[in-house]
Amino acid sequence: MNKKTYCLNKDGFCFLPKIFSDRESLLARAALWDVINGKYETGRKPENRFWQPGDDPYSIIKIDKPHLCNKVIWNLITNKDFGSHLAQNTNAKSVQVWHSQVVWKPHSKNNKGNAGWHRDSQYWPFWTCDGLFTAWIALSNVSNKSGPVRFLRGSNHWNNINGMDFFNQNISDQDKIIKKHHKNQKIVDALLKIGEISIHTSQTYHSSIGNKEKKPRIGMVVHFCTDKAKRIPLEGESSNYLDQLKDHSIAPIIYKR
Ligand SMILES: O=C(O)CCC(=O)C(=O)O
Repeated sequence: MNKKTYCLNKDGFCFLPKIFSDRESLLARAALWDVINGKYETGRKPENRFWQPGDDPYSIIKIDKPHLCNKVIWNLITNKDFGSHLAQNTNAKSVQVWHSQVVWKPHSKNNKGNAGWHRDSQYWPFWTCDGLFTAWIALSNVSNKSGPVRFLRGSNHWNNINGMDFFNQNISDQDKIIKKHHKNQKIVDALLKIGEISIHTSQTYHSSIGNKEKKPRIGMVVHFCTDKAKRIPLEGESSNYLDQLKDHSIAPIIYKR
C-alpha cells in the first residue's frame, strides 16, 4: 500500500515526506554517536541511559533526552519545518517536544535488538491520551531487514492488552497474546529513507525486531504534545515530572499559531 494512504486518526500512524537533508541527518547521527559514547557537547547529561560504553555492542541502545547534550540534535528536533509538519498532520495549534530518545540498533544478535510491543501511553501516567504523539526520524535508511518500527494498524482504537512492554524482548510470546485478542491484525513496517519521518499516536501498538543488516538502524524519537493534551494530576514518584514543560530549554515549543 502507498505510504500516503495511511491516516493518523484511522490507522494510528502516518508517514511524512523527507524533511531533513542527508547532510542534516548525518550530522545528527554523528552527534548521537557522541552522546552514546558519553561525550556531551553542551555539558548537559541525558535524562537517562539504558546502555553504557562497554555494554553489549549488539544490543539495542536507548538514551533519553539526547537533545539536551548536543546542539546539532537540539537543532534537528526544533526545526521549524518539522514543527509545521507535525502541527499540520495532528491538526494542532501548538506543538511542544516534552521528551526524546535515541534508539540506535546495531546489527543484532539473539533477541537483543527487539523492542517489545507497547503503546507509548502505558509509560505516561501523567498524560491523558489525546494530543500525545511520537515522531520517529530515520537517521539511516530503514529497510525491512534492519528491524524497522512496525505498527499494528488501527490498534489506536483497541482496548489495553496486558503483557505488552517495550523492554520485553520475547516478542513471539507477545504475538500470541495479541492474536488471542485480534485474529486478523495487520502489521505495517515503517520503511523510511534517511531524513523521512513517521508519526504515531500514544495509543498505537508498535514494536521492532532485530537488525539483520550490517549497518546500524538509527531512529531519533521525538515525543510531542499538542494543545489538546491534558496533564493528569498524580501523587508520588512522577507527580512533578511534567513540571519541566515550563522549562523551554528542556521542552521546546516548536510550533505555535
Ligand atoms: O525504534 C524502535 O525500534 C522503537 C521506537 C519506539 O518504541 C517509539 O518510537 O515509540
